[in-house]
Amino acid sequence: MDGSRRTALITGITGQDGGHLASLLHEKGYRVFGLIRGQHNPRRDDVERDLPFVELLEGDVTDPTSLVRAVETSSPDELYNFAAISHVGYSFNHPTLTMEVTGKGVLNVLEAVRLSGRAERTKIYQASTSEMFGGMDYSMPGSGYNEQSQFHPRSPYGVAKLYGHWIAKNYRESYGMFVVCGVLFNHEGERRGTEFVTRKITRAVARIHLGLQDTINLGVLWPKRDWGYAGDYVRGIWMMMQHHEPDDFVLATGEAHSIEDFLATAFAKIGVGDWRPYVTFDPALTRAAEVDNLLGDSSKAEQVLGWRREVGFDDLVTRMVAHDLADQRLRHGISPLTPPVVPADVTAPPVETAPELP
Ligand code: F7E
Repeated sequence: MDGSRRTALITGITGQDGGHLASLLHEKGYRVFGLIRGQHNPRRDDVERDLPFVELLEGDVTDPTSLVRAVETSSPDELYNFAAISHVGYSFNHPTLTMEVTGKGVLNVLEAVRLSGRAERTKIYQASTSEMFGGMDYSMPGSGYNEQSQFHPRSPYGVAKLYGHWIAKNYRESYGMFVVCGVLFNHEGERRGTEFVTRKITRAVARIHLGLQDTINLGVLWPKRDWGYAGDYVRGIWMMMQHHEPDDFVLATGEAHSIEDFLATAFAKIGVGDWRPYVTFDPALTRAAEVDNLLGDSSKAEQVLGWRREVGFDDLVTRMVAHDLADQRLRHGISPLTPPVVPADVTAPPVETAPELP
């Protein structure tokens, strides 16, 4: 093996960011290890299929011994801590577990590196989040939240992440460890889980278009989010880790859109102007406390790191809808030449004149 080849360990390898980052690091020539939880993890097959170059190590951020073992086995130059219970709604129903994984798990990762004697050799990335700001209108600066803004988390998830953020900074200050905190606003894409609102919508839009479902159940539609593309953000994460000193950086697009905007944009991609007939309200999908408005200001990352996001809101929605259309067609054996079901008045090319599929 090339002695100069860098090694990375990613916790949360089965998630959206773990997948994007593993691919990026592999392209850059890293040896990539991924921490995977539990016996017979059903997502192991997905990782082995989609990221065959990743060397999987069994472990859990709630199990310090497994972390020490993973760090000692992989001897990482860079450790990216993405492991978390990341669904805000779920965290209201499972607050204790959320604190154990999303909060205390960060401490376990930091300690594993320190106790393995790698405090000076392993750089650590902690996945902090815009949910720490809480989106209370009175507290959001006009240009959006930045690294100086006050925190006011509104969910067990946000509170647990804030603990993780501060313990990470504490290890940076106390032990001089290279610990970076990336405060990332919502980032979406083709690999996003279908439990998050953007992917839930784009998947439903594709399925409605193809006649596989009639409507989509959603919670409240007014909240605004600063939605960017996960691929852009993972590139920013890597840039933070290459900076000469560890610091905190916000990554955001500087544009906020409501869920209604997202619906309108996604339905427009299949030629539907009025999305309302396709959306039903489900009170079970509302949260005990809502984050109304999140807008981020990533000027620091742009100036200090030279980071720029490349994918804008409309492109993001286009990518996600196109991906879900192709994915649903493949899963259900629907030819791209089959006329869509919704909107009913779309004139599709006559199937008999179209070329045969291979
Ligand atoms: O909700 C509303 C919901 O779950 C967005 C995570 O990655 O980003 C994410 O957290 C909004 C909320 O993302 C449904 O009430 C309506 O206002 O897609 P979400 P999130 O809560 O913003 C941050 C930065 C993270 O760090 C998190 O880990 O959409 N909403 N109806 C719905 N949300 C969901 N999930 N499902 C619905 O049916």
